[in-house]
Amino acid sequence: MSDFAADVRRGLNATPKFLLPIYFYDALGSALFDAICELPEYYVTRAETSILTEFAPEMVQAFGPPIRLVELGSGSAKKTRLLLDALHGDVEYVPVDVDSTMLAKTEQSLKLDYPRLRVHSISSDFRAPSVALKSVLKNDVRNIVLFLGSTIGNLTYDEAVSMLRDLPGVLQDGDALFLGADLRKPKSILEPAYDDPLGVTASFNLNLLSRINRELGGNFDLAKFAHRAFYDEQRGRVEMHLVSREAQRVRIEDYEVSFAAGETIHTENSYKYDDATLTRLAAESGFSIEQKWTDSQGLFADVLLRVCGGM
Ligand code: AVJ
Repeated sequence: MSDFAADVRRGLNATPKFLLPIYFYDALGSALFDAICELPEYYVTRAETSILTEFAPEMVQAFGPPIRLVELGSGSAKKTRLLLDALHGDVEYVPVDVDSTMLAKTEQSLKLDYPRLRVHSISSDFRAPSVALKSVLKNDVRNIVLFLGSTIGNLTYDEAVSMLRDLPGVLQDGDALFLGADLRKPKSILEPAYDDPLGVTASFNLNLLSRINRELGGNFDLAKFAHRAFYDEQRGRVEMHLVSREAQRVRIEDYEVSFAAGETIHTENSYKYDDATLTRLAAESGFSIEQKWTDSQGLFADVLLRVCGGM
């Protein structure tokens, strides 16, 4: 059984039901995510892009040469280009992504635009980054591990600590982690960012059910599920759910799942950080914050983390 099949079976048989956000990113899901990034309400990508645009030269200076950029969850690598520009494309780039279609497209277009760039794509999830990265993090050059775009936000605080903690063991002296985190802000900004009037985020969320239909022979009727997103201020996270509009049974492969009217599948958490939590996350993961950059509106932060005790 594929990981996808096994994780779907486990999630839909759990109480409450859940699906893992890594499975949003099939070819259509990645395209829908890129569309989300164009939405006026989804400030996340624009905020980080403005930080990178303004500070890329300073960031690259702080990384220190010579380097290999290793990117967890590279996607279309649009924002990474801002760092590559500041490095004049003369660097080794190792994108790691769960979507192999996206990975191939990204590699091809980067090679066209940056002739001197050496690209080595890795098609993998990065729940245990040391496993995906062991063979690439050689100590011939300085490695900078990029984890941009608030991808870390999909993990609970404890999950984030255990994922990041996995890194210092495979990093060498001088290596660093460059992390992008979305910051806490009012509900009135957060909720429309995850529930846009055009319905792109709803489509992104519902695509998870279409993907189950396509790849696992499910028979979800998408019209019978609704997108819901809300900010839980206490936990500092946006939750996304798919709500069953009525009592129903759905078949997937050889099993059936029943839904009560109003029952939800929890499909994503998107954690929002503040300074104190970010500092604690770094420390508990074996890092310290060397430098921090934010946008003029204080929406988003990019931080450079060094292994504690390292240089
Ligand atoms: C890719 C995890 C950063 O949480 O903002 C966007 C995914 N979900 N809209 C986020 C997402 C709904 C996004 N990350």
